[in-house]
Amino acid sequence: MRMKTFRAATATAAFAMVKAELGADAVILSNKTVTDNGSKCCEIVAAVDAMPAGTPGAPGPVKHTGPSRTKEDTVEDALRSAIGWQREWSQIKGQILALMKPQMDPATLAPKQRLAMEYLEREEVDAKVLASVYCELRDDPKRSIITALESLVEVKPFRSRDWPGAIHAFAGPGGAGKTSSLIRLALREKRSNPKTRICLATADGGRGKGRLVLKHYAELSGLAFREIVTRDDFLLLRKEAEQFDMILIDLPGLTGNTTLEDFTGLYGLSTCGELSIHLVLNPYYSAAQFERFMEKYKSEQLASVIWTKLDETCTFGALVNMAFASGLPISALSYGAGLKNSIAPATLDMIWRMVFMRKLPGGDIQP
Ligand SMILES: Nc1nc2c(ncn2[C@@H]2O[C@H](COP(=O)(O)OP(=O)(O)OP(=O)(O)O)[C@@H](O)[C@H]2O)c(=O)[nH]1
Ligand SMILES: [Mg+2]
Repeated sequence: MRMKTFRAATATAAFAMVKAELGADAVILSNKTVTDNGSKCCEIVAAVDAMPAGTPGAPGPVKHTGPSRTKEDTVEDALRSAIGWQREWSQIKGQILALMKPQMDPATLAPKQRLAMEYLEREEVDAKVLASVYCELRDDPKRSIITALESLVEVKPFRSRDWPGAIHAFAGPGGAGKTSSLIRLALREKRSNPKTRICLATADGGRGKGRLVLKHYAELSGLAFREIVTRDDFLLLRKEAEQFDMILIDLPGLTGNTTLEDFTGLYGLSTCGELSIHLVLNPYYSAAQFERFMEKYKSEQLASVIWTKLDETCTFGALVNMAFASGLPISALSYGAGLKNSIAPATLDMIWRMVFMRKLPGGDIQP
């Protein structure tokens, strides 16, 4: 067994070092906050049974490994292991859609239903969702498309009364709008319920800007502020959770292969029953990226999707596609770069107005 100690400013950075040096199979033996040169940092002790594949001198898996391994070998390996599931998935998808297609005859729908289906297609609602909606409409010419969609899309508006659990974390890809949404929702809650005791916390120590912005708004608005550098800090925050009605935690964009579950495990968030994680996304990522995000951010604690940058979006099908694929409710909609009047707790009305009329929650119409 090979054992090594890693130190970094944040647990994520230390974990990245572990993965880079010991590989994905490394076992974390300890994870604690220590003081190095007067500043707090995270110390992880990790171990692996043998040296991981890809590290110099490592034995590695069967073929194309060892020091003579080339970039082409790596690409070939990746393709070889991807082919199985890719083929299987495209076969299944192809079969389902092939079965559906002859039956998806627009002529069988009432004119209003047909028009609404065309709207959905224009908004890039994907074929699986269209097939499901079609099945619901086919048997009832009077059935409205909105009723059919409402069996697929759920909302749970981000307001304290709709979310009794007190601790919320905001996760998502880099630059998606996590910090902005968190601040906007906190300020909104404070405005509508001035007595709400809100704590803003950041686990995004690696990037100075988000942390400082959060601290600034907390000070400006009389909200508590905490920093989570390691799991000990989160433990401390949980201990004082009773002092607050709402704790909002800003998470960093997760780089490389680090998944949300890696992160929540590392910081001790995964064992917190009162935690809801909100996935912050922009509607204009590609379909492949959405699939990847579903993998990277899958978690039992994932509780909603917050859509941001709606004002920079031209088609809104992603909201429906993601609801269909993930089963997660939509909790908030962000539609402007400024802090004021740019986020709203989601309602179904707002979503249908965007999908069918390209009308943003603030009233602007998207071209
Ligand atoms: N137009 C527009 N801009 C937005 C919206 N939400 C956030 N932004 C902008 O997007 C940029 C990134 O927002 P952040 O909140 O810093 O994103 P983040 O996910 O916290 O980013 P990292 O912490 O770096 O991963 C900022 O310039 C925000 O002003 C929105 O709804 N519309
Ligand atoms: Mg941020």
